[in-house]
Amino acid sequence: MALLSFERKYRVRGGTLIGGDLFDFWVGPFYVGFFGVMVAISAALGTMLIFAAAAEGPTLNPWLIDIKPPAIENGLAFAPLSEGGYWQVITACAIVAFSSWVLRQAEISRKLGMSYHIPIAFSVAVFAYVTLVVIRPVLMGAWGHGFPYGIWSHLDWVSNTGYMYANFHYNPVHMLAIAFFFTNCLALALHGGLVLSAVNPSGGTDVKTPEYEDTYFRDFIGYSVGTLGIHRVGLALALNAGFWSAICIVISGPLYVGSWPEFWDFWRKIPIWEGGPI
Ligand code: 07D
Ligand code: 07D
Ligand code: U10
Repeated sequence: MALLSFERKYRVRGGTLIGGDLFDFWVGPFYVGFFGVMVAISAALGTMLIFAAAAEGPTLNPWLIDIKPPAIENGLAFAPLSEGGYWQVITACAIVAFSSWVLRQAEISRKLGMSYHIPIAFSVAVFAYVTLVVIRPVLMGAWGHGFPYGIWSHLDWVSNTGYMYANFHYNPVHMLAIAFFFTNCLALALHGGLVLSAVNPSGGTDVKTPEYEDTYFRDFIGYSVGTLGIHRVGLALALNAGFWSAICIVISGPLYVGSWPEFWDFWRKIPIWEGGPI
């Protein structure tokens, strides 16, 4: 069915989570809904507050804008706007916008009679963000532990925070998250490569069926996870990458202080080889 005739059939009212018929309409290609309005308001407000904070100086250069959280000494209190208050309100707007985006995805899934895989997936990204700017700062007792909003300054935060634990690469959960990110990339390259080689083969040859795709991997590595299975693998890899990222940073500070390389000292102290050559 062509996309336009499908849209005519599907673009009907109903299935909203909240708001009934009130915002149950489309603007151009975009579905609006109650949560679309929430996104529009909170994202617009958050963006305007970024500009308002940036307008206080010292620069409006988009690369150099740096909206800092309150100082650590401020603890978990509200701060004056120019001393981290902007960061606090922008964070609140971002959380409302991202959560509404999840719920808008869920509403679209409902309207189409589909499952909720996409909103579940995006909520893992939102969880990672909330971990960085709410959960970890609250556990550590100060909003000042959140990351600053700036293209370069947030990189400084990642680097500085990493070095506070001597060498962040020795964080075992960071290792796990990185292994998931790398595997995710490998899986997407294999999947994109396999599908294109089957359905877009070189000139003059026939498009191949899924049996060919299965057979390719049986010949190659002795096993095929299957054409549905690879999408499950992909989603699981991606969600684990984001989830373990959140865990690796939330344990750094609230659960583990000091240097991550020293964490591995337990290995030397295991009784069976303690005092041995290792
Ligand atoms: C391609 C989908 C499109 C999204 C894009 C991002 C903004 C920000 C804001 C001027 C894959 C749009 C950007 C709306 C403008 C202002 C105030 C997604 C795609 C194109 N980072 N990060 C980037 C964010 C964190 C890190 C780039 C956001 C953590 C490192 C972009 C968040 C840590 C590097 C960006 C966030 C961290 C980057 C490209 C939120 C650990 C880079 C992003 C809300 C996760 C890279 C200069 C991209 C870079 C980069 C945005 C959080 C680390 C500016 C919105 C604190 C090490 N980050 N980031 O392609 O080039 O994402 O930086 O949590 O090297 Mg970051
Ligand atoms: C938080 C983004 C959420 C985004 C949302 C959407 C908009 C709208 C609009 C486009 C989580 C935003 C949308 C704004 C845009 C339009 C229209 C994603 C988030 C909700 N590290 N490290 C990670 C690697 C080192 C350090 C994660 C690699 C050093 C710290 C990942 C290397 C030191 C933290 C990772 C490496 C260090 C991390 C990031 C290599 C520094 C974190 C991915 C090869 C000296 C962060 C939750 C992520 C984390 C994190 C990878 C090196 C420090 C696993 C590959 C050794 C302090 N690092 N790292 O989390 O866990 O995405 O955050 O060297 O805080 Mg690391
Ligand atoms: C996949 C797939 C698959 C496909 C696919 C895809 C995965 C097998 C069938 C999809 C994949 C791709 C297309 C590949 C490329 C994608 C990426 C690389 C991912 C990254 C994507 C991007 C970088 C693009 C991001 C773009 C976005 C998010 C669009 C931006 C949109 C907006 C800003 C509008 C958002 C809409 C909202 C908020 C709701 C509706 C609102 C409006 C239309 C605005 C107007 C608002 C109203 C009418 C409401 C009233 C508002 C008010 C009152 C507020 C006013 C307040 C003020 C203060 C002003 O597997 O199959 O193929 O294709």
